Amino acid sequence: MSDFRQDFLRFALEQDVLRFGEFVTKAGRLSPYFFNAGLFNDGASTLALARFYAQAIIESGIEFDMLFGPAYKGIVLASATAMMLAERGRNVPFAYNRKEAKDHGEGGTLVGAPLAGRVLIIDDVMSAGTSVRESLRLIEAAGAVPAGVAIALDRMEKGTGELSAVQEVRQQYGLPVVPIASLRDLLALLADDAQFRQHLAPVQAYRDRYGVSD
Ligand code: OMP
Repeated sequence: MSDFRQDFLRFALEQDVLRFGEFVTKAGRLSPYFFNAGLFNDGASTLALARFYAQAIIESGIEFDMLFGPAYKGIVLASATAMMLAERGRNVPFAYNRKEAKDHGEGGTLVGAPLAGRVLIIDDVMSAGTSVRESLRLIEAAGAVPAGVAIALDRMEKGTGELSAVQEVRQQYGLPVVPIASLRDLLALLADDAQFRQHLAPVQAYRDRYGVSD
């Protein structure tokens, strides 16, 4: 496992963003772990999170002209990542949407830079891929081109069929998906570290039941 993925998961554990226990996911599955990106809720942790996104994006070599953050969590993620990319010498515009269209003032659902060129979506977790599909629709409706999706965690779970949401986006739309870390990285960490090894069996069992192989 590349070091920064391991570092990212440890950081998420420290921040209590990544937790073990019993959680019901959006798809109604009883999961032994949950990643709540909303708990990166202060300046220092958001700065560190943005550094991980920027690193994963730069390392992937993905080509893009701007960022798009779907409401609500993606708004902070896209703006923080844009700041970090600028600090690393790559200044790109960013945009985000409102969940409800505004009928006065500037109007519409899009805020920020006009959606144009190759747009990289920044989101938190992909499970069934609902949020990503909505972003793709907005980008295409604006006449821009989706460049890919950067996420914090790929849970590597089956959607309605045999593929995970990440695999579906890769296959159906031909788009790269860049996770900072995936369930595979988490399992490696749990196997490596005596402090967390008690969680390995339940997480592995969950993967056997709902996961995809790669
Ligand atoms: P999709 O939009 O269907 O891909 O689901 C992503 C959403 O799942 C996230 O935006 C969260 O609401 C939720 N989620 C997490 O944030 N963390 C998890 O570990 C698991 C889920 C989930 O419910 O599957």
